Amino acid sequence: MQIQPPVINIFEKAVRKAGKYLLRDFGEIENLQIQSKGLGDFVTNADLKTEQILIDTLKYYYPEATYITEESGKIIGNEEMIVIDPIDGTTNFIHGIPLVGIVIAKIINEEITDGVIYNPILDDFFWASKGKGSWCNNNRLRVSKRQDIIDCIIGTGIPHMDRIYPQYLKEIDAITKNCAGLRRMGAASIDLAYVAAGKLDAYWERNLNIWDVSAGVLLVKEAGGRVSQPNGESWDIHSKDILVSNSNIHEIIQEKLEII
Ligand code: 2AM
Ligand code: CA
Repeated sequence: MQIQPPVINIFEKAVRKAGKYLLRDFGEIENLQIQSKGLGDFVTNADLKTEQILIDTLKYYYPEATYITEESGKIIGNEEMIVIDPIDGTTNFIHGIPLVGIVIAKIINEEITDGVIYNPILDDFFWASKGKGSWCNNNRLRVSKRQDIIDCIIGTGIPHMDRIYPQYLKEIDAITKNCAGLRRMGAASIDLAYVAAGKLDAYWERNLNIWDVSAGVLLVKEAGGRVSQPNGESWDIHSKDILVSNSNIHEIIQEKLEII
């Protein structure tokens, strides 16, 4: 078993603390849904409260860092950047679907060096550190070995409301008729963690933010997978669109997305 680096121990402490609150709130959702009132405010509060717990815990260890968070925006500090998503998969959370992630990642000089994704509902703790591999609950993660896209399950994010883009149905058409099935998890962090774990063979989505994908990108890389933009260009922390895979099927998916 790999010894967890100190930074991962700190991130773990933060996400497990925040996860306790989130788990309790998840149990409340069902009651609130029955009453069908105040759910929006309740979830906004859950988001803010979770983020505050994360920031308070992390600031004790990294008082000078720059923080980039989904809810509070940017807190300017030094060149060490900590990216936080308090609840990735908010819509799942509201609907009582247990696919959510609390995400923290550390970025130095535009490079993601460490990251964690914690699903408090399923008690799955994922972490990765540069050069130290990807892990979930003390098990080393490896991407899948599948070579033929016909055998592959591929994750995606279906755009909705203001995120619709015109070619999406064509993308779905090009991929779905050539693979074993598509999945839409509703949480980018979980999609990426599942590619790292070899459950999904690939995943693409557009219009994401760095806090959705930060830790997951490192998980995929450290598990032996490949990360790029859907058109094959290299992915960096400013990219909005992403394609990850077990690396064996990367080009074929890229080609299918590109012909559109
Ligand atoms: P969230 O749950 O933290 O909002 C699902 O397709 C992924 O997209 C999730 O990781 C989700 O993160 C993110 N997402 C949902 N709505 C979004 C929006 N309007 N703009 C950008 N990302 C969004
Ligand atoms: Ca998110």
